[in-house]
Amino acid sequence: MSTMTTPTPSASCFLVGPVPFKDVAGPEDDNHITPPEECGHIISTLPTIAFLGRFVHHQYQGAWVIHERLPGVLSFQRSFTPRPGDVLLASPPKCGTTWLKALSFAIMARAAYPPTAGDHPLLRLNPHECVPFIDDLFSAGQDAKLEALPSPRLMNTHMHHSLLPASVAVDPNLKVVYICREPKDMLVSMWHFGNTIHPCDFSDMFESVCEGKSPDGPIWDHVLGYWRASKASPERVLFLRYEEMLLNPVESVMKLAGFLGVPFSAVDEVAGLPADIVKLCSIDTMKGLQVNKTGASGLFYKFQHKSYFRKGATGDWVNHMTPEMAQRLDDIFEYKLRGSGLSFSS
Ligand code: PAP
Repeated sequence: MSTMTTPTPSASCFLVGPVPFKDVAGPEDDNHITPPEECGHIISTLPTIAFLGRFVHHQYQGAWVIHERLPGVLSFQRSFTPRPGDVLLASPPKCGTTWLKALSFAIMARAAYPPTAGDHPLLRLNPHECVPFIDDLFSAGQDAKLEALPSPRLMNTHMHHSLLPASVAVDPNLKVVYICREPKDMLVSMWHFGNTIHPCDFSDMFESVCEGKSPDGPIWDHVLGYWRASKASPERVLFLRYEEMLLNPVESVMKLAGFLGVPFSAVDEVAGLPADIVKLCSIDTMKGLQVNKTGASGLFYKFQHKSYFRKGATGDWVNHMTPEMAQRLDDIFEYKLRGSGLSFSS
């Protein structure tokens, strides 16, 4: 971390970046979950599965969405009004969402909260408390909390690109940052995370992902939707890969800042501001914070904050899959992504 004094923010930086969601919205209101009405009829007509024999999912417009969050998708499609400056972080589950939330918040809010400040919000709040998860908010009928946020709003979703309403998918004033991850590592991460609420056999989760019947699956369609959108509108959709970010975190932070319209100045760079943000948001820093050691959050499921920070590394799949399993998943993704220009093969 830099020991120099915090440099003057770049001229292009927002005077006020996003504010921590929890500071505006208050504590999570899981006593007042009022799913939007008139969804029941639509949901009752959809194909339904019980993922791992327990978590009911519906197939809606090609995507498998967990029962609790489907009302949110419908409500979001119907009533979300983008505002200039909105930033939507999108990802399949377990692909680096928590990290991307922390980095984006730290980048965009750096004028108000320099990354080395002792009172930085990320030192007292989990990244999921700083950046709202709209799938849950809309499902709980608490989307008014989004309206209460000052601009620029920073939020996240696990929705497929095909589920985004046209107002979001083509709005020139709304930016989307997508992060994906090597599928075998994603699956391993999903299994460990899932085990914190419902222990299951790795092979059962493996089969579900291979069949495309996993949370927010099929994952290949999830990735392809945003990949194509990023190719069609690179100024609106930034496509990031977890592995590349781990390899080059400082360059990734600078790329992200540039895309978000708040690039670092030469002074910022010399002062080590991008590196300070990388350090603040690193898994080691995050893991060591009291809020992430002991806290829990989530409207429909209370997830321990510590379960969001496990290894934060690449290649852990070798400890969980046979070579045959790995080959099978690789083959499925290669087949599904063929011709797209995107590949997870090394
Ligand atoms: P979510 O979809 O439930 O929000 P998400 O944050 O996308 O989860 O994924 C969690 C993964 O990101 C974990 O990977 P692992 O299980 O393979 O270890 C977690 O460790 C990793 N992760 C979380 N924070 C960071 C970070 N600051 N740097 C790098 N990786 C991180």
